[in-house]
Amino acid sequence: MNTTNQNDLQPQQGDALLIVDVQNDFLPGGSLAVPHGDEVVPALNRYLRAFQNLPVYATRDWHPERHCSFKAQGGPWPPHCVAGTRGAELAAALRLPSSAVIISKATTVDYDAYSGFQDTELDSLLHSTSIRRLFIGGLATDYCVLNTVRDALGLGYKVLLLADAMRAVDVQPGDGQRAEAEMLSLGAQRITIEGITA
Ligand code: VGL
Ligand code: ZN
Repeated sequence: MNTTNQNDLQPQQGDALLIVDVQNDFLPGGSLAVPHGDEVVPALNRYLRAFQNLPVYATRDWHPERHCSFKAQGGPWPPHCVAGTRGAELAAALRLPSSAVIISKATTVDYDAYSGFQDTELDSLLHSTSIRRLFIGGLATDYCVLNTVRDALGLGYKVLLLADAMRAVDVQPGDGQRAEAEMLSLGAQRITIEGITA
């Protein structure tokens, strides 16, 4: 007998939706565009509908100018998500509720942070509201989603990975696939929207 039924996947009390870095600079036309990154927006809007009366968190990469991750400073990336710029804004088409909690990360010059839990209030906010399960999607699968999911699992959250609402940078072909395989091997469960609306 199958011990998981569809009901377990229905968003419920104790769940939160965690949307990772859906910012203009990671969308087509942005300074660090993730291929097909814009496709996560309508997909996440479907999950947002399923979370209408449940908590929603959105992380954002929020770098100072001359951040250490930028090429001119010796880092791997073009300048992106500089705090206060249009490129750092969350995608306007994402239908976030006004109650959504925005978590800024990687906000200091000398440190980078791919995980939404790194040097933020995220864990304490989730803990203080008795959230135990996270539905996680966004950008990019092989960087900030991967590191956020690793930390979430390490902190003891159950993680449902929104396979239809994330996209990879794929600096090396297959990076996104490998990241997904790692997240599943660490204990995340892969779902798509059909799993919760069927
Ligand atoms: C990210 C590269 C650099 C991400 C952030 O959000 O995945 N990737 N900074
Ligand atoms: Zn960054």
